Amino acid sequence: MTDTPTLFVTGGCGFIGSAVVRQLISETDALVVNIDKLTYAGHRSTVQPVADSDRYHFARADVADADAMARLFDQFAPDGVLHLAAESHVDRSIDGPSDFIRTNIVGTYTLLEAARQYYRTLGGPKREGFRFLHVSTDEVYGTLGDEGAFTETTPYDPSSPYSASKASADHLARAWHRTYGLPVLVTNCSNNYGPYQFPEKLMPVVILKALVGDPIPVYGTGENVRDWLYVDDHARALRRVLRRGTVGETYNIGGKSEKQNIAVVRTICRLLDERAPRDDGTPYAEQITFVDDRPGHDWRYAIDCSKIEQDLGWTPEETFESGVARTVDWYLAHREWCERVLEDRYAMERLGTAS
Ligand code: NAD
Ligand code: TDX
Repeated sequence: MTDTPTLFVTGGCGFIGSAVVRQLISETDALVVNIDKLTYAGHRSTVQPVADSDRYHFARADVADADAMARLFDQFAPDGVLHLAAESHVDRSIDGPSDFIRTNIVGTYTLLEAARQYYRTLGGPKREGFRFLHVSTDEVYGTLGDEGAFTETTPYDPSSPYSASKASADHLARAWHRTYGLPVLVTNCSNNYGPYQFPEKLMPVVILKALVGDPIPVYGTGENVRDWLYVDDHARALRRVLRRGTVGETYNIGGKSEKQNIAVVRTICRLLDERAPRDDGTPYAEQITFVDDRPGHDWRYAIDCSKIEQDLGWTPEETFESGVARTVDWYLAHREWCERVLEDRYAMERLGTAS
């Protein structure tokens, strides 16, 4: 790939995609084409810091729209694709799986096919350099007990409609490599956190519920474990895999930061106590409320990321402590952004009870 590649980022107005777009524009000379349908989870404000760059182009399109995808490949002749567009929230997949099947499975298939037709037309260095990076999740591996960690060879065993749809997409991506020779790479990453995460995921939910004085909902016993990775570390990992990864390989990406949910919630409450104390000075932790568990709630995720560390020299830079503090500060400074993205879309009610 050249030093000035044209790169497609699908889902570039979402949480992780926008971090990728912001990095690519500010830290490289790539021309970035952000392809996003702008669902409830996609907002152009997430890329506003780089949107004026003449190397940034936005295309509002659905990855499941074959004609639109073909036109974009034709128009921009990309050197690589970072495919992040997806329905991403487990609780929503429990309430309504259909968008997850459509976008995550059919959308990935449609994009792979458009990439394959385009790749067939390429020759020389452009063909040799072309890469398709499919971005996925550790949730495809299912749940762990108290010991062990997912490796790249852990069998797939997804629990939720979301993770099952991502597992399907991963299989399609690998099949397009093995069958058609499309230069595909797959990454499976743990829970991300950081700025611009839509306030339906754990960290922003805790911050915003705390600040308005509402109960802070903790599912089940709060002892479920997730491995937390700061979003900019994930974006750097994706850039590294795209540039240096071996075609056909899978790379697990994790934060080496396993925490019980209740510990995450208590950490955020403590940070808020310092930074935005309640009027009466009592601790935010008093708002913690244990609620019915998520159906099919995976107990524990942990990632063994030694392959990407050893083969590609990537390692997470942000510690959990510094990352959470930065995240809390960001949300405190961007309450208006939260109100704007939530408006008419989500009233922060409990989702995913399958009731
Ligand atoms: P997100 O929900 O914040 O953003 C998804 C983006 O995709 C939005 O901008 C949305 O408008 C867009 N989109 C949805 N359907 C589309 C369609 N049909 N066509 C075009 N655009 C569409 O998601 P995220 O948290 O940034 O996750 C990005 C990717 O990373 C997903 O593939 C997800 O499975 C994966 N992932 C997420 C995490 C995490 O912790 N958030 C961890 C591992 C992997
Ligand atoms: O209000 C809440 N209370 C609570 O206890 C919410 C929203 C979540 N939880 C729990 C459920 C999980 O154990 O916190 C943990 C994290 O929940 P989410 O933020 O919904 O993330 P998770 O279900 O772990 O999935 C995330 O990481 C993997 C992303 O949403 C996925 O897109 C990614 O693939």
